[in-house]
Amino acid sequence: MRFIHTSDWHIGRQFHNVSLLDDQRHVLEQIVTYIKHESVDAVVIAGDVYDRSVPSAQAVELLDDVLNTICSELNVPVVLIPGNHDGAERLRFASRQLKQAGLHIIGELEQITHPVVIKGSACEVAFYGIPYNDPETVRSQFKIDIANHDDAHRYLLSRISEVMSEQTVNVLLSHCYIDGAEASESERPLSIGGADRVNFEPFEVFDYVALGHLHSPQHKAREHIRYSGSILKYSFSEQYQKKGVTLVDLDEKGFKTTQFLPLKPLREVRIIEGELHTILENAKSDPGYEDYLLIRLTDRNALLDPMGKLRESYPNVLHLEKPGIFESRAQQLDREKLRHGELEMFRDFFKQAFGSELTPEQDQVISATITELNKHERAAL
Ligand SMILES: [Mn+2]
Repeated sequence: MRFIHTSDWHIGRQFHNVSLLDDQRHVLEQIVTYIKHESVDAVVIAGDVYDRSVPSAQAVELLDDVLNTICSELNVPVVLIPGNHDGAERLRFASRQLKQAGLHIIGELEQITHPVVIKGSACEVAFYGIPYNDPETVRSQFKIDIANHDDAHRYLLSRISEVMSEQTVNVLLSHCYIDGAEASESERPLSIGGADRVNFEPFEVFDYVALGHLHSPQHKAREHIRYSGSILKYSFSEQYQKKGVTLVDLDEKGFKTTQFLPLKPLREVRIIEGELHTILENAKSDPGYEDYLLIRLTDRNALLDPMGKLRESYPNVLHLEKPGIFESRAQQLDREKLRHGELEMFRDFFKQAFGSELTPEQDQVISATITELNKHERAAL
């Protein structure tokens, strides 16, 4: 049995108010290519398929296209669970009918004890899925006394173990935060104050655990308890992460290997740090000029419309930080220094606006004007 484990597609997500639909379509097409070339028996998606519980029409259309290609054109079954971003009630629409077409949406907690059984080349595998849930839902639905996500998870796993056969190969899909795993900035906390963590030990009985929620690909404690990570970088904190999907091989004895299949984004997510003129100079030979950028300017003097200038070379600058200017401002707190600062700032402004220094005459005029203005200001106090 060979399958692709992926999660956290977040279809419809915006990044600093820019729609990522084209970027998402671009990497989802690569997943389809992997499914073809690696001859996989199934695809599992461990939650956060959409970014919102009520996704946009365009987001629904994209998911519809991708699932149709995988299930109908390639004839590969898909097993998916909702994550904390998905609205389970909407995502599971028509799920009972869709089973016939090879699309298995495990969207209700009652379904946790009804695995999707898929026959692969080497063996048959039972895929169990736990749709994302919060402790309150589990408490009221099963009339049990539990305090947190770990309790809820242990309880649901105990229900699964009642029906699970150790004679078959078993895979679990879950959307949760394993204690000690590495988080990124683009995940929405499941609950405040660390009560969202679950322990990995109850997972050990499965032959493979396909996890979603954390956006960095990683395994936790055991090689077969794994997060595939998101398909794209959804925050600047992820600039050095490698995004992709996980190719999993199992045989009749259980876990064999995993392989990381990288996804190449349409535009990279990068942080560039430096002085404005250097950044603009380097931009001329930068092949990634369409990347999504956070630019951190280290200039210590005032700058005229740096965003406008940067966007001429880098159209997708999404955020600008000027730590250098804040530092130099902080050093000029006293009033006299601030006055001196005004002249300096004007000189910088002039140089950037006209491309040359003030002439001595102009410098004198502006300096006199600032002195005059300050005098009036003092008189007004
Ligand atoms: Mn997510």
